Amino acid sequence: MHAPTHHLKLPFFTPAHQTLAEELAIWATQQTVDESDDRRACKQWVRLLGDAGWLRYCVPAGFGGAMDKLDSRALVILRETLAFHSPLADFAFAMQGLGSGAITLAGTPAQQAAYLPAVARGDKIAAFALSEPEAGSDAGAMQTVANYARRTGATGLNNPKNTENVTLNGTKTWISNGGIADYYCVFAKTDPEAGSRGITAFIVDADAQGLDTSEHIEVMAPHPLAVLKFKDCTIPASAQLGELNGGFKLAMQTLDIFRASVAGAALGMARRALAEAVRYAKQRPLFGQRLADFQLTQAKLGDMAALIDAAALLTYRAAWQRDCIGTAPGLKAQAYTAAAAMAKMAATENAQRVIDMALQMHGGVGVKVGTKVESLYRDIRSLRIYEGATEVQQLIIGKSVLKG
Ligand code: COS
Repeated sequence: MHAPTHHLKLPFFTPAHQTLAEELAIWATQQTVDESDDRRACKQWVRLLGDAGWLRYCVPAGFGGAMDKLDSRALVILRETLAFHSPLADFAFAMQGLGSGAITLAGTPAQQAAYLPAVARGDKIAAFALSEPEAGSDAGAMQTVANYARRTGATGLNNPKNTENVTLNGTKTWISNGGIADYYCVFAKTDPEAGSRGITAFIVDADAQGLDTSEHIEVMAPHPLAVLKFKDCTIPASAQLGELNGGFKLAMQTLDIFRASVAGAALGMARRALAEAVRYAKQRPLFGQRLADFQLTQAKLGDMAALIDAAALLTYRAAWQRDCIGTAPGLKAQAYTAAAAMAKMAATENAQRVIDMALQMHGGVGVKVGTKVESLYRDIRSLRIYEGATEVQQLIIGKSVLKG
């Protein structure tokens, strides 16, 4: 089934965005990946997406990327189109972006050169490690600590024994790509008394001593997910990402970019559910006519289409707004955070309703394992939770409303 692209005629998009979506929609229908083993499948999707050049949209042009800067509209379109075909393909794509976003925003030139081109080629699998068992929505409450230590016992400027190391201790959980990633962007307390102003980001390679990623978490829509345990995990001080104690803002800025793209993924899943519902309703005989001939069915399809369009407009507005800050008059950077939160909240919540309606329309077939609407029903659920649950988006929007 071919993902729809007619909505790309909206004024939010340029002809380049339309071409991107049309080419990707054709490419996606030509890929077949056995997704029975989520880890193997995810690695295969990264390989395919890298070889075809799609991952180049996850990094800026200076480091092997497709566009000068991370383009929110391209990210939204890519995720929407991939999620229409395969939520796991979308996941593989999205994590390359989220797991490298902080390096794009705050990495040193050496860090950017070491990681970003490899992410864009699909040679390195990326991950973002923020959440902890006691710090999900309240990300600032994290307990993982990072301690700096200067090694002694040797002299000479270039002697590696003199370099400052950082030791990490703690546990991260719900880490997407955990266990298959080549590196993790890890957020840890460097000044535990300072709350969210005492957090710093680090790039931790998967083979770092003292890092255990072996605990896989099984979820209702299988994808690579793990617990990360840091036990005296020592990394070089050069792995610090961004400013000392600037990690919380860096995490929020990274999430800001990708929240609108989560909305894109939800849109893709909702559009697929609507397409499945239409196809089924047109061929399913019932009481002497087709399911599609009932006004009850038409009313549901009307609701579904309106929910999708409402979410789409918020999503495309948020992406357009971020891309055009500084060029379109009157756009303010602060307003984008709330716009992205609205898009994420509306698109994921609406998609859940649309998919539920599509499943209901399928009757018993809808709950049969292996039916597309059945897997979409499981796939959509976590999008209302990850990268800021709906309740977190409500808080962000509410604070912004109060600030006026
Ligand atoms: N961009 C830049 N800075 C931001 C920001 C943003 N989007 N959001 C907050 N900040 C800054 C604030 O300006 C504030 O800075 P100062 O210390 O200089 O005043 C600081 O960060 C703390 O902000 P705030 O007080 O709003 O933080 P809270 O602890 O109240 O947390 C929420 C705010 C709930 C929004 C945040 O914890 C959050 O997003 N949680 C969800 C985390 C998440 O998405 N987890 C999933 C991980 S990936 S699956």
